[in-house]
Order: sequence, then structure tokens, then C-alpha cells
Amino acid sequence: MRLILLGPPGAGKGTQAAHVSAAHGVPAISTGDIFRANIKDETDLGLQVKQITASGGYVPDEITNAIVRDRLARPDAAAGFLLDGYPRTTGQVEALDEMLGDAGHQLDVVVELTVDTDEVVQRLLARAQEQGRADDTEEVIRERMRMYAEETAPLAAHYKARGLLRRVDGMGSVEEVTGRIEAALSQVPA
Ligand code: B4P
Repeated sequence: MRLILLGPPGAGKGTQAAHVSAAHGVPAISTGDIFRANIKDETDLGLQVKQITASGGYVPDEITNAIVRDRLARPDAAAGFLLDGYPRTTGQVEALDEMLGDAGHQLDVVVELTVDTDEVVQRLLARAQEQGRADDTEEVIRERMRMYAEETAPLAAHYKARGLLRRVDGMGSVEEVTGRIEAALSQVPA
């Protein structure tokens, strides 16, 4: 299965990606996790993206696309993958189409998690208390929401036009949302 998980910050992408990855035996590839690991290890990439992610902006497409291209070329992604947090811009959609085309692959489904704005802010502020992520302050959360509405939300229409989009209600418990995602995936033609 080749799947994209779309949704605003705090929609539960990271949480659900772990479930789908385990249930379907595909690697979950999160650009946000890759950036955070590089920031923690103080790599050149980490130093480049630290300020951008801390302020809620988007890392430039050239950098992000190169990372995903390398990751998708690894053997464990040959039979399928789940992309969490990528693509986020139209430039990334185009780059991904090219990457998959080169490999003779096509996407199977794009799942968009929908969640109320107030719920998203509550979830991220709760995470700030538990994990202390640099970009989980109220001001930065609002900037991430703005970036999402401006740059990423329009991608759903693009995938809808291609017949790939499944909208899933992301409100409720983690288990309820997982159940809805699995129901949506069961309708995807094999
Ligand atoms: P991400 O790591 O992708 O951050 P995010 O969109 O904010 O999603 P996140 O994973 O945090 O939230 P989730 O919904 O899983 O990106 C971080 C930054 O990296 C970006 O802002 C950007 O700067 C940069 N970046 C990443 N990808 C990029 C790209 N492609 N292009 C350019 N820049 C890029 O989880 C939210 C919380 O909700 C969790 O704490 C979870 O425990 C909780 N939760 C989940 N489901 C719940 C439920 N049902 N009920 C209650 N709580 C729930």
C-alpha cells in the first residue's frame, strides 16, 4: 500500500501513522520526525532547519524533496509506505509524482484527517506539557495552522480530483479514529 496521511498539525497523523504502519507492514515516513532527529543530532541538516521548524514555517522544498527521495529509495519502501507530513506544498506534490513515476509506482490512497481547530490547539498544548516540543507554543501552533490552511489544505482538492482522497473524522479517541481509517482503507481497491 502506498498511502499519504494529510491533516492539520495535531490531527493525529503521527499517532495514526504508527498504527497503520504496524497493521499493514509498511514503513511510516515522517518528514517532521526526520527533521527533529537531525536537530537533536546537530547534523548540518538539523542546523539548517532548526529555526524554520521552531517558528512554524516550512522547510524549503528542495531540502524536503531530497530527503524524501533518498528515503523512498531504501529497500523497505519498495513494496509500500506511509507518508506522514509530506507532501505539504504543490511543489512537493509535483516532486513526489516524479519520484513515484520514476520508480513505476502509483499512490493508492490519500487519507485526510479532519479535526476542529480548538481541538487541535488543545492537543498540541497538552503535548507541549508532556514532551516540550519547541514548536508547540500557542503562537507557533497558530503559525503552523496558518501555513497549513494556506499551503497544504489545497492539496486535498488536488488528490480528490485524482479520485484518491478519503476524508476521515479525526475527532474522538485514538482507537475510534484508527477504526475509521481502517474502514476507509478497506474500501481501497487492492
Ligand atoms: P510535523 O512533525 O509533521 O508536525 P505536525 O503537522 O504539527 O503534526 P504532528 O505530527 O506534530 O501532529 P499529530 O497530528 O501527529 O512537522 C513539524 C514541522 O516540520 C513543520 O511545522 C515544518 O516546519 C517541518 N516540516 C515537516 N514536514 C515538512 C514538509 N513536508 N515540508 C516543509 N516543512 C516540513 O499529533 C498531535 C498530538 O495529538 C499528539 O501529541 C497526539 O498524542 C495527540 N493525539 C493524536 N490523536 C489524538 C486523539 N484522537 N485524541 C487526543 N489526542 C490525540
